[in-house]
Amino acid sequence: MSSFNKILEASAKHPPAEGVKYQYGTAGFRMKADVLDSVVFRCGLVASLRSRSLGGKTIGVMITASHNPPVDNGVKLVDPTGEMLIASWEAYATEMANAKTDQELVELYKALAAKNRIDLSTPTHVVFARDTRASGSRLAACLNDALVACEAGITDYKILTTPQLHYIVRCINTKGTDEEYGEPTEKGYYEKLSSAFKLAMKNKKSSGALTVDCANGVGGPKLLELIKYLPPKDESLDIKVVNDNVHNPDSLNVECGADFVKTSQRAPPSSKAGPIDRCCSLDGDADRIVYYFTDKRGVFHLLDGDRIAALAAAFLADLSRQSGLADILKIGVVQTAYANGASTKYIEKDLRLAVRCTPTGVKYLHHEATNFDIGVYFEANGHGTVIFSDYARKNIASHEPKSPAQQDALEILQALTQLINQAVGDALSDMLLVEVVLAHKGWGPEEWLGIYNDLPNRLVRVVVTDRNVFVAEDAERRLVTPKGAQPAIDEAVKKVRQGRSFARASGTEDAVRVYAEAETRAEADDLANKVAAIVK
Ligand code: NG1
Ligand code: ZN
Repeated sequence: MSSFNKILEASAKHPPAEGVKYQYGTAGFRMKADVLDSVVFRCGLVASLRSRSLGGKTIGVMITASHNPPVDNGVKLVDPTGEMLIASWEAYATEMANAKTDQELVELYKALAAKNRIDLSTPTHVVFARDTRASGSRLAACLNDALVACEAGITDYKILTTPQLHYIVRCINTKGTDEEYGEPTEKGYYEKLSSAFKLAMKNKKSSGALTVDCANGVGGPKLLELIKYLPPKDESLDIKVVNDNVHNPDSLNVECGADFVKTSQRAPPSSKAGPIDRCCSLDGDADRIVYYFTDKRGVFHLLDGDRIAALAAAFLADLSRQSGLADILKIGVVQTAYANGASTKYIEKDLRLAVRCTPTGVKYLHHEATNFDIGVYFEANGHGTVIFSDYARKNIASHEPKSPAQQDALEILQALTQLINQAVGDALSDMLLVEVVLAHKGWGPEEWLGIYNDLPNRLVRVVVTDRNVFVAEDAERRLVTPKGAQPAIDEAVKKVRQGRSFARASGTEDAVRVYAEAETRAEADDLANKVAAIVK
């Protein structure tokens, strides 16, 4: 049977749901799991084409819906560097997902191959994994059917965190090159992180335990595994794992996890942490993390992605100075418009580092961060990482320290280039990074909170008739259309102290999001309501 006929036959077993329009969004396809079979199947075809278009490089497919409810699922593709799929191919994935018939699908498959001059006999390799959702194994089987039909090389990594799959894709594609990233196995991931963590800690011991809420998702079992590779808790870092129940998939992200904590601005109700206890929460696929604590008066404090970026940037700037590399390494921070204005001010004025703003979506932040030698990027919601340019990596690796103090700082910097996931934001790697910084500074969460005072802010979700009329510019900080909206927002902003506000169409939900910040809580709330009324 020809490979086209095999695809036709296999596709017939995975018909699309009727009347559903699919779109590859900021985080891939994401919706109710029961309408995703055909989409995941078709993503298999796209992944094999993408792999063949790059001469057989390995492509990843991750089945997850991150912080969404348990009934949802999703699928996203990973490019050979371990970064997210490039935008032009997102459009191909959307076209394939929306093909009405099996025949139309095969015609599209042929057309894409022709358009991109893909030789369909090129060997191909697709690796995939899933989070702990109940629908994951069914969807993985749909994906496998597609890969078999188009004669792809397949490796099923079963259950992994999203960043672990990105790590593996990067390892496979760099194996045997100068850029070799690590062993392409789950064990290789733990070994790389744990040995870098040991080197970066330099025998420092963290003060008090860290409680990690794993959102009852894949981060739980994976963190427990990672702990086995870390130094004994009484010598280094004591991690208490909570909300790691993956046997009841219905509990995933429910009243716990990074998104719950960030959105509701409180600890998971199940939390047993005491005053000043350092806590953090991962999201459902462990690519996002936020820290928090409750002070002695019982007031909850969030240490979000902006704080992680500020802490990491400050530490990296110190290390590059102390190691004698400050003159040659350009360090910068990339944020979105959702970053609290106080964090931007702290990074620019106190740390004297460059800050850039990009549209929402980590692929934009990641891309912008590549313009620095050390690019720190985080979304306020806790998704981000630090990337080192080739130039930075080479200089950090080969620099000759001129004193024991320089040597000390250099060794920590060298370890951080190994500890921090270079492919994508990674909650487990980010957590170890934060722990290294806090241990070296001798800080608890209060000192970290004290680096700046957040401006009171409010995020409002506004349901509109058609979000597509909301076209933004200037890294989504200003609306071009509807006409008249931006001048009205400017007027409202002028009336409050330290006011800043913007409205933009969500890339993941059918709504417009309004963000406002100001000197006081009352002014921030009032500004958010006024701007929401303008866009409604
Ligand atoms: P949208 O729905 O486009 O605002 C949300 C988050 C992003 C990002 C994406 C992908 C906010 C305000 N927006 O995007 O930061 O994480 O989801 O998951 O948190
Ligand atoms: Zn996630």
